[in-house]
Amino acid sequence: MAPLRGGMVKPVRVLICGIPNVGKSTLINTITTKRIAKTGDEPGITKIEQKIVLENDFYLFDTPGMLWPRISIEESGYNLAASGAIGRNAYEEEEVALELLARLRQHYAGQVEERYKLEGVADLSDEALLTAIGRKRGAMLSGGRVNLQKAAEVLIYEFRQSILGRITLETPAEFKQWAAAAVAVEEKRQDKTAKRKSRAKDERDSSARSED
Ligand SMILES: Nc1nc2c(ncn2[C@@H]2O[C@H](COP(=O)(O)OP(=O)(O)O)[C@@H](O)[C@H]2O)c(=O)[nH]1
Ligand SMILES: [Mg+2]
Repeated sequence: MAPLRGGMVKPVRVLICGIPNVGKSTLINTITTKRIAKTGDEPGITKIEQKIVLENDFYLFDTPGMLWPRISIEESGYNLAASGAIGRNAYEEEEVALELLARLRQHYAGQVEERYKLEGVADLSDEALLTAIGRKRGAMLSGGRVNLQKAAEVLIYEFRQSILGRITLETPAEFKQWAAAAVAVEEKRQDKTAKRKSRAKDERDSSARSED
């Protein structure tokens, strides 16, 4: 794949990159058959770029995962959080769990019913369903209220561990729809910013003229 590379002067340098927590470091450990790269079930385990020497003239670089600077597709944001690509301090578990349930109710009602011994899942609201899961799992607060934070953590954990079974969060067709909607929103935002900037410029120009 790199015919012009090789030898000490022009070593092959391979960069493993991708979003956080998808198995980059694990892939490197598999290739090298040694546990060189630190891995873990959490984004942000690889903190700095790490150089792994496969041969004298062949280097692998493990990198910390990267995400887009702005996640403009709301659904993608929730899916990335649910699947563990976003650090736990950057989202609310309860909010992510409710979005996840909205999806599960629609497409995987049977799996949710089986796991949590519930019925009629498709007809419940997301909040009612999270509450029901919390109650089933004994996530209770004093006074008989359900600890929704705990229920959300249980749901997200079991989803990530495949305890709920195999689940697809988005199809290419859905993504296309979401992306189109997000582009429309983004265009509106940029249009607004441009208008604001041009208004501000007009005001500056006119105040400059009146000072003359
Ligand atoms: N099920 C499954 N889990 C994997 C696979 N590769 C990695 N993992 C797990 O996913 C988590 C993240 O892996 P890691 O290599 O640290 O991801 P990185 O952040 O992309 O470097 C770890 O808990 C791994 O054990 C895979 O092929 N299948
Ligand atoms: Mg890593």
